[in-house]
Amino acid sequence: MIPRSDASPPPPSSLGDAYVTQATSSPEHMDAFWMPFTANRQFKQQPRMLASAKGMHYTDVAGREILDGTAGLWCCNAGHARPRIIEAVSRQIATLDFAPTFQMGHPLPFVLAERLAAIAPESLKHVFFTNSGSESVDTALKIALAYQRARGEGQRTRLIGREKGYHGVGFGGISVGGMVNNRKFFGPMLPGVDHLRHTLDIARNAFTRGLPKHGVELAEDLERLVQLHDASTIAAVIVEPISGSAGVVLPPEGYLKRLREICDKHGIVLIFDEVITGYGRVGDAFAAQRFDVTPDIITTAKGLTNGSVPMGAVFVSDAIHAAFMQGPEGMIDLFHGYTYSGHPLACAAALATLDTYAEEGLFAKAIELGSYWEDAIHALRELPNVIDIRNFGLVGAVELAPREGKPGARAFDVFSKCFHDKGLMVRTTGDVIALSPPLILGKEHIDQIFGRLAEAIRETA
Ligand code: PXG
Repeated sequence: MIPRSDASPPPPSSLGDAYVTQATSSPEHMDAFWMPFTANRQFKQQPRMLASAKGMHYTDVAGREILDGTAGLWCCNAGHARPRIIEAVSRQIATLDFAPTFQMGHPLPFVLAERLAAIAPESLKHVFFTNSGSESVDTALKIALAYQRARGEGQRTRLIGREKGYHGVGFGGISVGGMVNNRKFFGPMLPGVDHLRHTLDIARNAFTRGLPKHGVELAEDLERLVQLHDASTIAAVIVEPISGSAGVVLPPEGYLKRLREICDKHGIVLIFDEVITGYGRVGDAFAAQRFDVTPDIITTAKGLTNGSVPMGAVFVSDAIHAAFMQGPEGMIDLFHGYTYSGHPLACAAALATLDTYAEEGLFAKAIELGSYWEDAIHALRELPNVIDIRNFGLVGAVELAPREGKPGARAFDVFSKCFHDKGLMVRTTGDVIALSPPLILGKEHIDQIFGRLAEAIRETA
């Protein structure tokens, strides 16, 4: 603990303050924090520590500027330290710090839900609030199951995910998810789950600009699962329109439309997990709109508050919502919710975020800059060890050949070199380098991102 008198205000958490000194003075001060999804011992030997952020940049604890190539973790779509958000959250905490939303209310989530409904696809006008992407996913799966029961199809209990899918870390999310390390340590998970095949096909689609041309037929895998299990047992299918965590896997042209048709034919709820694609990442508010395919439920988080306060939102179709509004008016219609669903600070942050997105036209940025981004990333094609490049909207991935017997090591070295030597933050998963910059970037930032990344790839054996 830092000694300070109760009477004095807490120290500001800014560069050079006492917290920075304490956390970085010696490795034992780093022992207590068990970091998420991190090689803790490796990290603590050579930390990558961020101290502040503004616009397109982080500043690390040594005072070095780091260009943010990943919008934090796909969340700070409007860049960092946005004045409207700072002001709204500061004002809100002084006005109403917390209010329950179970059989009670406060104005902000009503206003926010209406604002969100206005940017959502036409039939998805009801919003359930959560605190994260993982909670949004579990909420969506539960709503789908309860919906099937409410309409007299309670035998539909099976959930279908997809190989390489990432749907957060709740038991629902890892059950429908398809990344092996997120599953194999945690036992049998939910029963009655099956998976579609993934759509990554480097042999046929390597270096495609935009959506892959080959693979629409992979949607027919859902028909195979219907043949195997019978439609009458299947409640819902969940997919990411573009999967991020598995290394940016894009939907082949026509694939999502075909999934929609098969779900309609068989009475299956279609859920799009838009935790990374939501709020402008691909050139529209949601990927559903960019791809012109409307699911029954959309899960979101991250960009909803520009990453500033944890919050998720689940968009539910009018038809599904209506099925829950049939019972006695005095009965709770959905036995589900979180203490912090519709938290005042998160709502204030989200409203200010939506204002910022709208004022600056940020949802259109991925269209305006899309072809410049595409040309810039595909210019890395001839670099050593590059085996595929994928892009859509302001999302990009450079896949490297793995080192013999050491999967992920080459991309990790590039990531580390980018941070320590080049002043660039990228993400890696396996041997894929993923990019998803704040939508406020300009062409000069695109040049810097790919210039620095190219150097790092060239310098990494
Ligand atoms: N669904 C999807 C599609 C996600 O991408 C989650 C759910 C879970 O969200 P929470 O808020 O519970 O973490 C995610 C999270 C990466 C990366 O590097 C991606 C995520 C999280 C951390 C890293 O690709 N996505």
